[in-house]
Amino acid sequence: AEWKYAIEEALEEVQGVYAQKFKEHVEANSDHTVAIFPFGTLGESADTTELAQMGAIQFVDLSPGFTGSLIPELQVFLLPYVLPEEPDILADFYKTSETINKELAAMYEQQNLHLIDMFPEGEVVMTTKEAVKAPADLDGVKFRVMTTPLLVETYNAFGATATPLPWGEVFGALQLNMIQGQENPMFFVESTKMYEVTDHITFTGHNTFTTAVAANKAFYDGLSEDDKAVVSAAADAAYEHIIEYQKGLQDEALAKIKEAKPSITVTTLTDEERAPFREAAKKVRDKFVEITGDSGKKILEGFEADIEASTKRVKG
Ligand code: 6CS
Repeated sequence: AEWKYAIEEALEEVQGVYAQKFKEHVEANSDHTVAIFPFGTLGESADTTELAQMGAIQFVDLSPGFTGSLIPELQVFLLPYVLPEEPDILADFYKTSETINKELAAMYEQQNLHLIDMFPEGEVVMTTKEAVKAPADLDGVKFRVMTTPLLVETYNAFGATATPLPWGEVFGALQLNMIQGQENPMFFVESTKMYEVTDHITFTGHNTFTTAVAANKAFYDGLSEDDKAVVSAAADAAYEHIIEYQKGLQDEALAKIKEAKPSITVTTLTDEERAPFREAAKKVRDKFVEITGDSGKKILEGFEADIEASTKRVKG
């Protein structure tokens, strides 16, 4: 059969590279074919998520920055300064975490989605029209965030005026000065030309972009054991590939940006400069627990314990 798979990005962006590897593996090892629908062909993330929930498509790449509106506990990925920064630890964490692969997976099931993989897409940086060194610099800045409530809390706590928007509206809103900032991993800042409509890049170290791949639950449950094994092996191959693929990607993307726009400023906040953002992050953490209650509190505890276990495993 033909399996339809929608992503939130273009084919040559990180989600697309993962999806292409997945497709290659499925097609080499079964009679199935995979048709990838890049961003823009089937709507925004909320639209493709719905299509996957109702089974109109079989696979979807859906990021917690959007899906957190549907499953509040997923907003744990958006908490500032909770995920580790080291790519090796992240790579281990997403693959081994029981909080992700058992507990959060069960929450996707309740939404008619079967979780296939979660993976990191790189460190998130702020790109803004004015330089950012401190929360005061975000005062009066309408800052675009993905549409989950916790991101609004985060950027308001950081001193900005958080403005949730679907992805398709971001470039135009920056161009028209309706917003003055946004956050995304470097590869995406480069590929989507965010640097054309913002002038300053700031490394705050507050988060890594997380995404997820899921299948329609009824479709997945109805697969033969052989097909389930094909899906699982394809996901393993794609995961390994996407981790390797991203090594050096941030630096390459930044070099391209500097070449395309020599006037761009790039600032890495020092520990001292990060301190007020870390302080604000505490409020966001309290807000997460307030929004998600005991269920979210348990997820957060498990999440942090799994991060610690991955850190020990990788660092020895
Ligand atoms: O900021 C966003 O909305 C988008 N960012 C990335 C890295 N992937 C897809 C998402 O829609």
